[in-house]
Amino acid sequence: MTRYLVTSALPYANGPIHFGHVIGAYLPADVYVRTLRMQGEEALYVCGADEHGVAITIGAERDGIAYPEYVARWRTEIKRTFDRLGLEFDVWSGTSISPFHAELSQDFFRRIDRNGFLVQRETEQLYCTTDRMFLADRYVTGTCPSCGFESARGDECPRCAKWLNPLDFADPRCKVCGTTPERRRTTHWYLDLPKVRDEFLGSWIANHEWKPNVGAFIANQMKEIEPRPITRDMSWGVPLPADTAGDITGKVLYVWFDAPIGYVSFTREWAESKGEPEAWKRWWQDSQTRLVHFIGKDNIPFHCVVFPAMLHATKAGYVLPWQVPANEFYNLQGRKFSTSGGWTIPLDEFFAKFDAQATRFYLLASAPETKDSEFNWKDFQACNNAQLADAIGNLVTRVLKFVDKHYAGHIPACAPEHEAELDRVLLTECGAFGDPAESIRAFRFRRAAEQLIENARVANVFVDRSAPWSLQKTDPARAASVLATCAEWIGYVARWMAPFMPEKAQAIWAMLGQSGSVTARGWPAPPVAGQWRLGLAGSKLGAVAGLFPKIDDATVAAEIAALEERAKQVAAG
Ligand code: B3M
Ligand code: ZN
Repeated sequence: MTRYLVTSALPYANGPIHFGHVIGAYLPADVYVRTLRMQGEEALYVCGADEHGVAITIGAERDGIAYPEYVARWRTEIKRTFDRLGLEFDVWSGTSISPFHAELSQDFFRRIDRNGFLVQRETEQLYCTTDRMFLADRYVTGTCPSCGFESARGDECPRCAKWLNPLDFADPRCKVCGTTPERRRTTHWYLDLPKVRDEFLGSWIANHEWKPNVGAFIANQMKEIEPRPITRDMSWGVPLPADTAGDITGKVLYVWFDAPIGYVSFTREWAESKGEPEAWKRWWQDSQTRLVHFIGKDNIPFHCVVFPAMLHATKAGYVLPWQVPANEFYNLQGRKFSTSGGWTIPLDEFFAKFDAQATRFYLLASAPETKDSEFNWKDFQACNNAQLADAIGNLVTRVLKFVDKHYAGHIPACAPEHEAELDRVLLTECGAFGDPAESIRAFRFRRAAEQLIENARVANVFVDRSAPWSLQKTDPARAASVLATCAEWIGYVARWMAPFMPEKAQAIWAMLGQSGSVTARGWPAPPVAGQWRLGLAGSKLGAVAGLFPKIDDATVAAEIAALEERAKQVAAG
């Protein structure tokens, strides 16, 4: 049977996570996995921190902390944010602590070397005479030769996402001391991407079905592909295998070589923890696996070109990505999220005031799926108030409070003589409803969020049309049937909601008097007249409480003002 191996980009352990990261690579993956599982699919969700490379060493040096301590701190901090948002990984680890990671990365290197896909080259590299070191990647900054962005990094441009060679910068500077570096000779190992392209990658990429924004990007990249250096002159990272031919002193594997291997090493760690050390092979070396990488668009080249090339070049039977649902960028209130520039939302404060589950929903509803989008405070408020509080929260509380009061806290039964007619009204006359899972499986999370609300609105229309409150006085038997029907529909809403807002869905399930977990009940088949009811009649309701407190205008205005103030203060130094 097909199984789904789902990964989210390994966040660098060098700073806090913001909502742009969350909706780019993590939350959609969590929702995808939850949905698959409710549909009875086998899925594994793997993540952990990316702990090597220059992004780490520069940060630790700036803070004056040892590298292991620095990454441990951010690994924990990032995980805390994920926990708050209810992201549930099967394994969460880190590339500097995972027990198999160094060994497995070296195994990749050896195999790729043995299979003839590595070349050694002596090259020039920038060297800082003040700091007495070769300047790998982000230790160099300068103007992007491709788009002109002034603070491009040595390895890639954060604006245009082009791969860069710091030797092409007209104005290279050392990131540590700001001086102009000189050129010196050094030896590095290169992944022979043109060779992999000609042997396999070119046709694989051309025949693969990609999201349109992903396909266009990599088709371009294929044309100008060159060998990529996969080693660096630095001390923090995975050392080259000791038996490598050539001088390997002072060199480690490039972080983008070892990081994606983390997906595999963490899966091994997971397998080991389950007491089935070989189980990782079922996930990574079996054609029944569908490998899905959730990433932001800046990670496309590495996940669609380099990592597949590495996996192929090992000739060890690894599966290749099946889908790479890469997202575009997510901004905040019209500008890029910037932790250092103060244009961000401090999450501790945020979660003290706002509901994490409602936030999950809003992020998904505004996800940058096909174009850049943003977190906008007024939209967040509108989404919470009009969609969650009105369409879902109000439906649940008004129906269940009424049931509580008039039926001694028990869900009434639908009389057989009313069932066919009420089903017809609900399922055909109260508006369109759809299956959010279909959209989720197509990686259309915005559409899935809309469908959830549309589905809840069907019940609101039904309640308004059948007016059980007044019916209660004139035709109590029919009123009971209407309320029974509403309660059944709310049971569906709870299940449709579960991947988006698992805690709220569970709360509704408990209000409906159902024991056990709503997710265990499974994903609902599309409701069909005469067959869709779960049989909730007779259940004793749990305590009925409000689900989504409204957010008022003053609160939103204060948040916007605070954001602007924070940015102003940072700018003023
Ligand atoms: N840490 C880049 C990033 O956080 C990188 C992803 C690694 S995935 C193997 O954008
Ligand atoms: Zn320097």
